[in-house]
Amino acid sequence: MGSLKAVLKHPDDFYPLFKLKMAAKAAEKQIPSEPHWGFCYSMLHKVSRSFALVIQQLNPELRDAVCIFYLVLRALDTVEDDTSIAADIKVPILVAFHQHIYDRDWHFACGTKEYKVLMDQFHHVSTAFLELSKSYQEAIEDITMRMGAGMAKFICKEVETIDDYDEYCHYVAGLVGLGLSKLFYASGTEILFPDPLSNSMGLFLQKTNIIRDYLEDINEIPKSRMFWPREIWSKYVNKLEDLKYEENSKKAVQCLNDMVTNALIHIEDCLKYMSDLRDPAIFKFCAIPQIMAIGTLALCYNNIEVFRGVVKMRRGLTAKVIDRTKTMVDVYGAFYEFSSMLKSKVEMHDPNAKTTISRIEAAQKICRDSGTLTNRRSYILKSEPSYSPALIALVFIILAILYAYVSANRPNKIKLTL
Ligand code: D61
Ligand code: MG
Repeated sequence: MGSLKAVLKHPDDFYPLFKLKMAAKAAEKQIPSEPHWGFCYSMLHKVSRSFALVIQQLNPELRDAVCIFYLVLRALDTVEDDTSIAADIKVPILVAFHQHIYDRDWHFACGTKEYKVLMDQFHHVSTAFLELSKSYQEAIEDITMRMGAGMAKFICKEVETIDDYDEYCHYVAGLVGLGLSKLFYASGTEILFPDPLSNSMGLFLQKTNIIRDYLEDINEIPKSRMFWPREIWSKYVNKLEDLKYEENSKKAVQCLNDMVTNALIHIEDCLKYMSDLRDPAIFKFCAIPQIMAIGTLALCYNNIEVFRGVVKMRRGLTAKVIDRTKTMVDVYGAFYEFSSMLKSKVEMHDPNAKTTISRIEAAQKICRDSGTLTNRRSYILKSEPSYSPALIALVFIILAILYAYVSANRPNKIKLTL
């Protein structure tokens, strides 16, 4: 239930956390009985905490396609991310991966923990994939081929320019956006979104991850993972890993703020994409990760802790975002609020302050012009305590148990006074 301390500090996290717990429990009960689909859905919950629940609430036909799409690309990414595999072994597998998904006997041992289980029992994913309708299979194979080829290109190529950075993020996340738009269209519920908008949905999420995971990636064993473009970090330090050293903290934070400012470029496209979605389940599936991303960017901006450990939104806040995101009103409200939080952290002596402010104001103007900004419940500000009766009851139960425990252990003279 998230650390008890966090809940006591943010009591209105309790109910959303409780609901999230119940939803996760319910999802576990819905695991299909057929062995291959059972494997796929239980693996989905193990390898992706953030996407599993939002995928689970999609309508069944699309849910199966998105689940397999996720597991196929996660397996491909497990090969890419395993820095212990030599390039001459890795590249051919990445390039041919789109053919392997049709071959139930193919498998390649790599990765760790649950990722290794996914690789060792990949035949379950192939079996389920082959049960999907042709239009879904074609979309998944096409994206897997293009992502594998893109990942292979960057195995031996460094991310030097900002164009390289956008190109790499296109291959590993923009293409996921393009693929999802194809699956939404194939399911007959959405129009076919223009590629640039679908691409931005992926770039905003991937760039947020690359910024947040700087330390984890640079400390990767046996070889560092480096995705921050030289064109940006070379303005602040001589080597990317120098950002993590205490003596460079001022330059490191300026470089971090530059990276966050670059990610803000994609907000306009993402708001446009989400505002054109029609299906409520697909909307939640697309909107929740986007709100998590702007919240994470606001948390990371001007925050030296990014170079000390992984900065993450607290589970209570995540639970609130999942619980409250239903319509575009919630998206405009959340983007306005988290970008205001980011704006309040901008110091005018920061080299990119002007650009940061102008990009935030552009995003806030879109939210304001939607005419939907009302004094909705805030994610950050202490809103009027909406203590649900359940919460009050629970607090009473805890107090009663405490009291009973204390009175039980007090030497019997007290008993008399009661
Ligand atoms: C709407 C809704 C969800 C969207 C979207 C639009 C557009 C793009 C994405 C989701 C993808 C966002 C990726 C952000 C997280 N980054 C990663 O997972 C990196 O791996 C990228 C390559 C594999 C992509 C796997 C994936 C992820 C989310 C999906 C999906 C497939 C299929 C359907 C729905 C969501 C990152 O991996 C981190 C890790 O290994 O845990 C990396 O290696 O860089
Ligand atoms: Mg990867």
